[in-house]
Amino acid sequence: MTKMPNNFLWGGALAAHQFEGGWNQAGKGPSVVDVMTAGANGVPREITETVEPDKFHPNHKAIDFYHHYKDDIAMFAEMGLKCLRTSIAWSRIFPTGVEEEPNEAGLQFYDNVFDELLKHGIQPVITLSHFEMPLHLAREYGGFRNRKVIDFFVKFAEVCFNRYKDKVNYWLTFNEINNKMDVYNPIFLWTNSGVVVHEGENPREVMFQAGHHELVASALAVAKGKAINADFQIGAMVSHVPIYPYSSNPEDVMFAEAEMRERYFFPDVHVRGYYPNYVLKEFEREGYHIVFEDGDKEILRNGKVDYLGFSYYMSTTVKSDAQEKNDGTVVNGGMAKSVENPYIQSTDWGWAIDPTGLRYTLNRLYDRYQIPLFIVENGFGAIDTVEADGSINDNHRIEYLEAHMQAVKKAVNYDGVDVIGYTLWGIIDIVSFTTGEMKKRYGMIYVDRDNKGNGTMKRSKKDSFFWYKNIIETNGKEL
Ligand code: BGP
Repeated sequence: MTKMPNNFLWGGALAAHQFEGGWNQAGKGPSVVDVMTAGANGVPREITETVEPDKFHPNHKAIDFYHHYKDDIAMFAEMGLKCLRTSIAWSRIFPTGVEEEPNEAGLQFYDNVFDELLKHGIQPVITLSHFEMPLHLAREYGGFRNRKVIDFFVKFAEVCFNRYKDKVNYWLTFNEINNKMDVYNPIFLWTNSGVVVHEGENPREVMFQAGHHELVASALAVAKGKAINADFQIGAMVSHVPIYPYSSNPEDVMFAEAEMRERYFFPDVHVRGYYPNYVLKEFEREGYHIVFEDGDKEILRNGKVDYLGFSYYMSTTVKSDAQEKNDGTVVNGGMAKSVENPYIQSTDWGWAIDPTGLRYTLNRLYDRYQIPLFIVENGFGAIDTVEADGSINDNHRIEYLEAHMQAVKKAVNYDGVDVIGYTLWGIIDIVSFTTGEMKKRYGMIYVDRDNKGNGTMKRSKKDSFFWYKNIIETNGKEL
């Protein structure tokens, strides 16, 4: 039976704001996500003006990793993780984003976490910006719509690269930089870029301008990082949802292809170092005025990423003559003209379960870019039940993961795709990003905490904990 390649990075993935808690500890400033309330039963999360004490902001305490990190990391080690992907909360290091000097207590916290991981042989894989921009930059500068924010980000990146150069080798610049292409859902532009679209503005034009600044910021950070440690592997991170045509009708095929460009635009620039023609044509056609500065082309060319990280949860299917959904309603990934795929089941949150779509994605991305790929998010969000004896039987999660990991194995061992690793999203239960709830759980470790923030915070192992431990120990031989 075949295994995965030696050194394959089996791991778990998290984001600071969704699990750390300690939102105002040791000098940390509020971030864009700290002013978001929890949604409930389909009601979207609200972005409040500032932190409002009478409202529940679920990320403030999250699962309080801030005070449990030693015990949590010991559990990750017991599972055998080779790496842990997490982020450095930007506002822990620069509380408002504009300080001259970084916050030493914030830096020290990550030293403690990384040392603890390394002590257990777990390699940190670090995202620099996972929806954690200091609130001040969003409120006072308009986030990445303002070019000045590039400098603040690059300074933050440089501080992190210098401080952790001997502890971290794999970096990612912006988490899911492309999810803001869904401009009708305001939480994406807000969390990705610190941007609010005003009355009378064209949201897509605003999105492209902010996106341009982020692409420049990412490229500058890559170049800085490489100058600090030439061995760093610095990647981009995109959300990838493959889009299938509903039928063999050439109109459906062409429509699906055009929608795929919504997924490809950001990685095209990150990997190739220049803008693709289809976007330049759109700017011309739609009359978008996107400000590029002299030198931007060169910056993008000199800041190409080493690898492409991506999240994969689902596929979507489109039909060229379906009724357009551009009102913020999420149907299978929020794509315009999405329809049900008759061959695919969905999760309780309507996310299509499609393991073959992951193999398809790996092949398409590798054919397009020819650089190593890293699956930095994949997982199954579900409601878990604690049995009377304390056990948590999450067989659905195991089935989902097994099928997806088998797809990765085929892509690697049969198709020859170069895959660095696989980090399971939400290895321990955390606050869900889109809903702000705790009931949508991904973890292999259960955390006793509910949607309102009640619970003991006790950690318990789910059945999947033991299953994944065995997969890692045998390096995927049994998949
Ligand atoms: C991605 C984000 C994560 C995350 C995950 C699952 O978009 O990078 O931060 O949480 O999706 O989404 P959710 O938590 O809404 O189920």
